[in-house]
Amino acid sequence: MLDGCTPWPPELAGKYRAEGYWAGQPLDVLLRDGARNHPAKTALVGPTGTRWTYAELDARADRAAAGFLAAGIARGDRVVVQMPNIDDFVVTIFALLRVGAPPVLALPAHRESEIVPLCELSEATAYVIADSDDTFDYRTLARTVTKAVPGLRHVFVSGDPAEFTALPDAAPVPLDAPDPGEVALFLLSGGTTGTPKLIPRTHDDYLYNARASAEVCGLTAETVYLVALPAAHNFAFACPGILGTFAAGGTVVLAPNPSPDVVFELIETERVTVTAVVPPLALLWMENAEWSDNDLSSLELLQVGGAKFSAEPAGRVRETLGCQLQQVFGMAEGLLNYTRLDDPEELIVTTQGKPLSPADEVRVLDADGNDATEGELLTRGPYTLRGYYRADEHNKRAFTEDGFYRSGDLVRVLPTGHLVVEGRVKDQINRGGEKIPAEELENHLLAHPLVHDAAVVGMADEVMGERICAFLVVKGETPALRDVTTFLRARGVAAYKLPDRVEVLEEFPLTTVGKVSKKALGKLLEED
Ligand code: J2J
Repeated sequence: MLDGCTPWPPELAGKYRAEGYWAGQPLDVLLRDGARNHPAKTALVGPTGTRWTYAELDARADRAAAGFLAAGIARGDRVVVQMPNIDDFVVTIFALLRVGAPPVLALPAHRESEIVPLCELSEATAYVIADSDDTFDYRTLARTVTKAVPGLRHVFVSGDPAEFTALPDAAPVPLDAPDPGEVALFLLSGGTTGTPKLIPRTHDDYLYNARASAEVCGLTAETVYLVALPAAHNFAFACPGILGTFAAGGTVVLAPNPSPDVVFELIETERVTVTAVVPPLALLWMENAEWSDNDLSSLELLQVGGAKFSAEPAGRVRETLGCQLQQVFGMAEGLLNYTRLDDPEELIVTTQGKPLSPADEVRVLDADGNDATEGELLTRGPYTLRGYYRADEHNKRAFTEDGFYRSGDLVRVLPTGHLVVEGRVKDQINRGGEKIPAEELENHLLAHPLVHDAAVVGMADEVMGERICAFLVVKGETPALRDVTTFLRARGVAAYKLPDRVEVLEEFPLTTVGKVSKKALGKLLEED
């Protein structure tokens, strides 16, 4: 594996191969096979009405791959990709897979404070963007990023490139197949620390992730999957998402944004059968479905995950949207838990599913480190990372000696093997499925001239699950919430990480070992 990655130990790798979890194929076979087996089938419907067959998409990916090679992108190079839900995103990813230059999947909401460290950590040689979306011109961001990261040699742009380079397109050239054990792409971790963490996913592991997910979710050639979440998110990309739909020979429809009017229209016109959302979106769709004139009857399955979906709304999905619910408790690090389509309704409504694979090993440890039915979830398996990229020190804490990943999630295991997420021990806020590493946000807050000390905690919220409260110890004057958010935006912090509330304290409550007690801070919010 690429230098800086932690491979699976040979005995486990051998087992995963021997038992067929790892197929020994490059990830792009999903598209190659589709183009060979059903070339005329629609693979991708873009947000501007483009409709590409498997053969067309395959040919476009080949041309873009040849173009990237001609532009000097080589096997092993890392390429940060930040694109909204557009057809060129899919072309770009498959092109880079074919070149063997792992894409690093950034989210459209990311800004300078996320993209610069990502480019640095991955030592990216290129950055691929779209010119703009409804709200933002990514070329302005590219200008800042290229100034800050001298190693970045290329910026490729879908749409109007301005002073940068248009997405490449060249006559196809023969390409060497990548090693299936090699890194195919990098996903971003939700994170808990001050610096971003990259998750290497290999061809073998991610191909299994997509195929097994497609199977467990019952996808077929009749499936029409709507990408409502950002396409670059693991959930929408491969669980089963875009890749799983290709594995089944179905059709992927890209929604430019997840608002009910846009999405409901697409469900009706494209006869969408499956889609995936985070809980706040599920709530919004359920509320709006009542008033909608659109015909949503094609929808068979709504996947909900990314944050806990409470049993009460979960129990109303069928009556409001007329489809089955599937709860998904997943992580970009690997392990995916799905409620099964034939599970009793009670389990679908009240649990977050059970592990996807028979080869997923799950341990639950109590606070003393003993095996228990309730406690922290640890896991290893054929599609769960063994180490973050170039993060030796952090890896010592995040993994056990025998390679189990410490998820930081608190779960309860039922006798059926289903998991109920009960909370977490990691220092992260989950704002409606979007993850905010506490330390990262605190570091940004500490840079404010009026802030002496900062601690961020999640505050319970009916719609979002949690929102962000920033506790501050100030130097003299108290900054207003507006001042704080304006300051953070000016630093290039993604909008979803902005505090929803600021509270000033004289000093922070401490734990017995002298650390800031987030528990005590949380209690202050509850008493409010
Ligand atoms: C509670 N917490 C959950 C759930 C994730 C599918 C679905 C989600 C993600 C994802 C994903 C949860 N209930 N149902 O990658 O493929 C929290 C946990 C977990 C963290 C992972 C997928 N589903 N979570 O959310 O990498 O804390 O992946 O460890 O963004 O989200 O976040 P992320």
